[in-house]
Formats: sequence, structure tokens, C-alpha cells
Amino acid sequence: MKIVFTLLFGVASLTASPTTYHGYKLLSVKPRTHEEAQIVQHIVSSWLLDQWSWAKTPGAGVDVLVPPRLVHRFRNTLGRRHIPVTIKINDVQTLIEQQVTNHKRSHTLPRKFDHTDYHELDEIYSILDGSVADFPALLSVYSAGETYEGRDIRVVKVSTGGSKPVIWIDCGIHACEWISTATCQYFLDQLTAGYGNDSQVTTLLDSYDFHIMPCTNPDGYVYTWTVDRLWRKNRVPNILCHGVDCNRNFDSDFGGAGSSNNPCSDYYSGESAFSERESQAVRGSIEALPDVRMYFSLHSYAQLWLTSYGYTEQLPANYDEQYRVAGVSVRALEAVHGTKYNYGNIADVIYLAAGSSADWVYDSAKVQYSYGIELRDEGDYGYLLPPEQILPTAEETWAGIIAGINAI
Ligand code: 0X9
Ligand code: ZN
Repeated sequence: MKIVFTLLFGVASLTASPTTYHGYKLLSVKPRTHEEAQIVQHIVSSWLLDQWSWAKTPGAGVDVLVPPRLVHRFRNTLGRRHIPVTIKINDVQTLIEQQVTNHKRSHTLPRKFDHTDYHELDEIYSILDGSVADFPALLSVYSAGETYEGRDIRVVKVSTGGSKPVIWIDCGIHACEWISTATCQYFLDQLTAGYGNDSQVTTLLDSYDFHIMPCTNPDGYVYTWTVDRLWRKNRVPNILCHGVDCNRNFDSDFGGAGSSNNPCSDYYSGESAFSERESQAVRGSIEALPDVRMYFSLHSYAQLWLTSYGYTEQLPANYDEQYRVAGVSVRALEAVHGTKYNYGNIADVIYLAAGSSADWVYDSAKVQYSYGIELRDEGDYGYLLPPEQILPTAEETWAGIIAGINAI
């Protein structure tokens, strides 16, 4: 995850001993002026800190992960300039242990969906196998490719038969964003349990096929369970460090703003567009489908419903229409648990991010409704969203997706 750590302790990480975050704090910094924001950015980049969130407007906080040896200095440096700093997570390792170490693996792999906890990859795939066995007429699984480490990148097709227009959903392209992977499992559960029982789901499946990629980056996901809970990229070996940010590897202004050509960066775009198995898998599956109507890529965190573009401040030709449908989704989402979302184009609402899947899908695969969704929360827990929030997060997101589909 962190450049400093990887460079200094690269040898340790080769032996795959778990990365620990004892004493690491997630601090929220609130610069009030442009000048203060620049000071914060300078400290973050020169101290090689790991920034978890970005502010589009001064006054909004940014979340920064600070190692114990720098916590005091960080707070003093900003305190002297009267820039407010508050603690969001007091000890990152404690939260990680609650989620990873305490996850009691049952002796037999689960075969049913469970939204009370996060699950390891083999558990997720076992649950999928169980569902296919339970709903053979509705579910089928196909492989979209194999990762560098030889893991299957699976797609679940939910179809009542024939060939209908497709809704595509992928989850977990960024390994540490566990709520994304968990939310895809909830969608599959809703679709299978709901067909014939829930009128909304039945109508949806009478009109559309769903293709859902529940874990787009399996190598990275396994690594977050075994070695580094905060790992983002895939696990290909580069010369100095591991991993490519798969959401910088698509052919949408590849290598442009918001991506890095440093293999040790969390935003490393890779050697060339589509150099990675994971982005190839998404491209290949989508290109194989004749009529994809909507694309959703689930991320965390920030509570945003994003449209293209990420690589430019310019707007797609049908922006007004995509924005309208995003608004419908966000209002439906908010109605479920009152969670507040912002929506709009990636470049305006979050930051410039070239090479993302959503932009490639819109520009090249010509899918007219292409959304990147940043799920809960707003940084109270960040990537370490407690398992108690899986169900409410998934419920509200599902409501947003259904409303969006019904609005096109
Ligand atoms: O930087 C990213 O790739 C996304 N943010 S994240 O914190 N999840 O890494 C934002 C990019 C926009 N989202 C999509 N294009 N899906
Ligand atoms: Zn992400």
C-alpha cells in the first residue's frame, strides 16, 4: 500500500509476513483556504503519506494515514498553522484485526450468501457454486480470464433465458475496497432469491440479463486477507514493487492525469493500456456482449455516484442524460437509510483519473450509461467499513441501481 513501506521493507514483503499498522492513525485535515490546502498537499507528498480522500473544495476534510513515528510531528506542523486535524481512526491495526484476524473461518466452506461479514475469495467462490446449484435455471458462472497468480476471474450471469440487454456490474477492482466485493454478493442474492418472489426483481430479470463480476482483482483481494489489508493494486511483479492499479490500465487516456508511471505508486498505470489480466478480463467480457445498456463499477469510499469523464474535465456528449439518471439513483439510495451521496462527472466530483474502466466503457464499448460508484463511508472507517454496515450499504446501493435501470 504505502510507497515508503514498500521501499524500506520491500525485502520483508517478499517473505509475505503480514503488514501491520500498529499505531497508524487516520487523521482528517481541514484546510480552510487554498494556501492551507497546498501546505497539506506538500506535507502529504514530501512525507510520502498515504492520502485516503481528496477535497474538491477548501473546507472539506481530507483523510491521511499517518504512521506512529510521524503522528506527533504531523499534528504539530499543522497545529502551528492552525489547520484543524481530527482523529478518525485511532489505531488502524485494531480495526484490521477485528475484521481479518477475528474472521472465524468455518471448517466447511459456506454455500449460502451471508451479509453479516466479509468473506475470503474461496468462501465467495464456494457461495457462488452453492447458488448455481440452487438456481441452475437462473445462474451460470463463466471465466473471464486468469490472474497473474493463476486465479479465476469469474463472471456470474443471471438470466431467465434467451439473450436480453445486459446490465454489467463489477466489484473489487481495488483490492482493499471490501465493501464493494461484499455488495456484489448482495446483488446476486437479491436477484436469485427475488426472481418469482419480488415483483421488482422479476420485472428486471424479465427485461435484462445481469453480468456480475464479484471480485475483479482476485490476487489483490487474497493479498488483503493474507498480507496487507490496505493493498489496492493487483499483484504482478514490477522491477521494484508489485502491482498495477487496474483502474488506471484501461485505454482511456492511458497514463494521463491521476495515474503514475512509478511501479511503486498505488496509482501505477502499468506498462501499457490493457497490460493487465484484470482489465483484459473486463474488456473481453464486455466486448463479448452485444448489448450492454448500463455499466456499474463499485468502489469505496466517499459516497459518490460518478459519471464519465475521469480523464478530462470535458463532459461526455450525453452527460445531461447520464446525470439525470444518476440523480434518480442517488435519490432512491438516500430514501433507504438517509445516506447522502454526491453525483456528477469524475473529474469534477473527485479528481482526474485517466485509464479508468468507466471511461473506456463509455468511449470505446459505447455503453451510454457508465457509472463508477464510491460506496460508504465518508472516512469514519474508510476502507475498513465495519461488517455491520455491509447490509445497509448493499440495500441502499441496490435501490439506487434498480432505480437507475428503471429510469433509462
Ligand atoms: O481513483 C479511482 O480509481 C477511484 N477512486 S478510488 O478511491 N475507489 O480508488 C475513482 C475513479 C472513478 N471511478 C471509476 N471510474 N469507476
Ligand atoms: Zn476504488
